[in-house]
Amino acid sequence: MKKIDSKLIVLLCMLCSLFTACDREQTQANYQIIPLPKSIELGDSNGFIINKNTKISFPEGNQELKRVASFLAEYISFASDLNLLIKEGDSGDNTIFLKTGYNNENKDAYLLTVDEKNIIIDGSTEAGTFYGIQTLYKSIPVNSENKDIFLQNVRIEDAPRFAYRGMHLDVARHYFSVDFIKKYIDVIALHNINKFHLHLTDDQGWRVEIKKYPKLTKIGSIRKGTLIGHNETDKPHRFDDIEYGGFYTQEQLKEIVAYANDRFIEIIPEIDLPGHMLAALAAYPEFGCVGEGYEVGRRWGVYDDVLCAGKEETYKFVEDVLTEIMDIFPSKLIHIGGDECPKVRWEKCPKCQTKIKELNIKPRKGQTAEAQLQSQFMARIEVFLNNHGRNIIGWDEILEGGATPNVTIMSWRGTQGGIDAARQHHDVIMTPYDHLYFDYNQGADKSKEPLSIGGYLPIEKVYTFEPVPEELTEKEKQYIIGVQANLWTEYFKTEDIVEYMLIPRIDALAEIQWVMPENKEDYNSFLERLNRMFIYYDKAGYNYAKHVTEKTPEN
Ligand code: TNX
Repeated sequence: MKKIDSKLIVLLCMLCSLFTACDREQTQANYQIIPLPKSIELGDSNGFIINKNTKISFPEGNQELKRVASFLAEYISFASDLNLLIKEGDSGDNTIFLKTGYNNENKDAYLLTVDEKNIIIDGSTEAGTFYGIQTLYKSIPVNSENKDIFLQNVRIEDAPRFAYRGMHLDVARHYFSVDFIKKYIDVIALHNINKFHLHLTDDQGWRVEIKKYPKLTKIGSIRKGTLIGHNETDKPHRFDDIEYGGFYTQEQLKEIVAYANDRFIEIIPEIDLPGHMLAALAAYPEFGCVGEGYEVGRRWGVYDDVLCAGKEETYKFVEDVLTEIMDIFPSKLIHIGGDECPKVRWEKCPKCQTKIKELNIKPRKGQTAEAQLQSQFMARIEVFLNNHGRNIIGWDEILEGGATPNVTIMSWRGTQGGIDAARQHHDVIMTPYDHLYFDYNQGADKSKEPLSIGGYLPIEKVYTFEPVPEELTEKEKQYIIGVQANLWTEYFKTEDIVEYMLIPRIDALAEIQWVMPENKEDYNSFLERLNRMFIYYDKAGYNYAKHVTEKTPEN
């Protein structure tokens, strides 16, 4: 009896190990992902199995695709227990091939084909291949531990709708760590976003080291306290009196630029001027009209104190700052703000008034002399940047005093600024507050949301936004080059809350940036795909607003 028992056990063990060695359980890939690819043609029911012997291959000498291959391997090991080998050059069957031979004029396009022998991800450039691997890994169920992965034969052709797919973060009102910025970049990369707009300076804090002006960070990065509760103009402000500060060294910012670049993301830095400059004035009062009495802002909202447009020293200061900014950030586009710049100081400042005379500026219909002075200010900075091979972006206010032809306009006060700008043949990035301001609440029940600026922007409203206005002609529509959502952080003290405000609205953003209108699905189909992203977010440990898709009476 004993003998039989042990024989039986040995036999069972052999069977067991045989079973696990060649016939592991399988999960099945699902190509219905976010953002939805342009065309998904399923083949017959056969397919490719990713198992422990599958390799990832990149073309000889292509370091960028080598990196992309490592991202793919990293993801597969995050989703499963498979650690795939990366090989340079051809490596036969059972391989995921990364290539850049796809003939498509869109530089972000790719073709992904799956058959029994191989998976081929062929980009029109390395960026295209990168978006192809994103599609592959979002198709793989994230909970694939101890399983092989079956991918049905398919041909996926894909390319994005917009060349500029942006996400913004305000690191001025609150400071966030370098590690968090990298995490934020990971999330935006996952959504095929390729521009990261970093709002580096504002009234309440200057967060970028400028070597020529050390007081910008020594003094300008620190405020003596922060407003408690909401910014209400009719009630006295209360402050917490806790010193608040933080800034990034140039080395840290270069590290962030490289991290983003590895993920095919370009950082667009913003130095907001001539308004929103109180922190700089606290450090260097000589660049303001009054010249003294400035303090880094403790409350939110708009301040009357702005850079003095009458002093030559101010222009020199701005140019010096931008020279260092250009050294850190290689992007062609530099954002120089231009929003919310009150003119009360300029109206009374003898130097600004002299400048207006010198420039022979006369008030004209709908444009005060001071509004035109701001245009001249911006135009002068633009010439400086153009001479260094860069172009500028400005908020839509800069159209008011007349904007120079090469300026890209960010339309935030609704879409009208963007419409006007497109009609004047400016490139436009649509970022209207009512559809794309992620500092607004996601759920209708305020008591369940973190303290925010207010407003209500449910994910469905983001999803239904159409960035190209109907009233434009076909030619004018071409000027809408991109879409971006903005995350202002007046009310968000912690990284956790920022993450929560970002996810999952970023999924709806990715759809409107990437998917052609003719391929856009209804909201419920989007929600089905979103539910699969939630599984990813859970595994990655992100703090996100899951309840926004629940069908409760309040939303
Ligand atoms: C407007 S958008 C601003 C920001 C605020 C934001 C709050 C823009 C150009 N200016 O300074 O943080 O509203 O939603």
